[in-house]
Amino acid sequence: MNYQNILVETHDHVGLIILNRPDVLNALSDDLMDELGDAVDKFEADDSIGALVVTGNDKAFAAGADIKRMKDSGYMDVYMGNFIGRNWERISTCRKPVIAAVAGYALGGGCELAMMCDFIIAADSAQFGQPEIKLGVIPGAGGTQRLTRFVGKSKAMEMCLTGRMMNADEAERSGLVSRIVPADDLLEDAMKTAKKIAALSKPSVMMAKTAVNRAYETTLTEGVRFERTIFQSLFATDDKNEGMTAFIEKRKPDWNHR
Ligand code: DAK
Repeated sequence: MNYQNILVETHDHVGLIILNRPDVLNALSDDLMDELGDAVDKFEADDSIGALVVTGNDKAFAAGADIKRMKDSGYMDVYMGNFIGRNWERISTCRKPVIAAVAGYALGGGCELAMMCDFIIAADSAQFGQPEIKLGVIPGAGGTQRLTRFVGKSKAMEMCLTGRMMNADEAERSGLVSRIVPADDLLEDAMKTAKKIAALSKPSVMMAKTAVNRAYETTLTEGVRFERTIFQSLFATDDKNEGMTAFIEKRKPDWNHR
């Protein structure tokens, strides 16, 4: 696929996807989401890639779904065309870790896209919001659900009902983002973090991701049982033996990802 709306790079086992519609603050079009899905497919299939970073530019991660393209759509257009449902969730099903590096606006579908990633590193300029209510609609790509799980009912409700934005400080305090870094350091920091993950044993990284995600989908008892089973299964891997032997021999592990 020839990308018109994203840029894709590879750095030291990390796949970098840059949303690239700067004239419209990276508004998320169907084409962009198709390209993003394609890039995720390729990075996921590439054995040399251990983690992904998704980012935008200084002004916007993404200011939401493309309002100009949605404006003339009617119910049957979006229902029969499976608008957004068709290609929006791909990033949330990626088996490799995905970091969102967010500077500037992450609004509507942009905030939802960031929340579909495994964690968000925010620039001090980041602003998060679900302003769909001001357009006469509501979030449609998980905003009412994921935001509520991240920041709790009161803040999520206020944001979804008023469209109020949350700045980086509030987002960190509320648990929406893992860390805040100066805007100038955002990409470097996110890439460094992704490279750190990509240098680890892939099976344990993928299973850790699966286990943490399970916390959102089941009861504590079930989640702890699931974690134990996964933990025990890692004792069947070469990398568990290598990791523990390397620690005792005071050297770096040489993973074979098996
Ligand atoms: N769509 C299209 N164009 C956009 C855009 C958007 N979401 N956001 C900004 N732009 C365009 C502006 O129209 C402007 O274009 P020109 O006028 O230059 O042609 C350009 O980007 C620069 O924007 P501004 O001039 O407005 O820049 P400012 O700095 O003054 O303001 C802003 C920045 C982010 C506060 C403002 O642009 C803004 O309020 N943007 C809209 C934010 C918004 O409402 N986002 C939510 C969109 S609705 C679904 C799943 C998901 C969704 C829907 C359905 N299903 C599963 C069914 C998602 C919906 C949404 O995200």
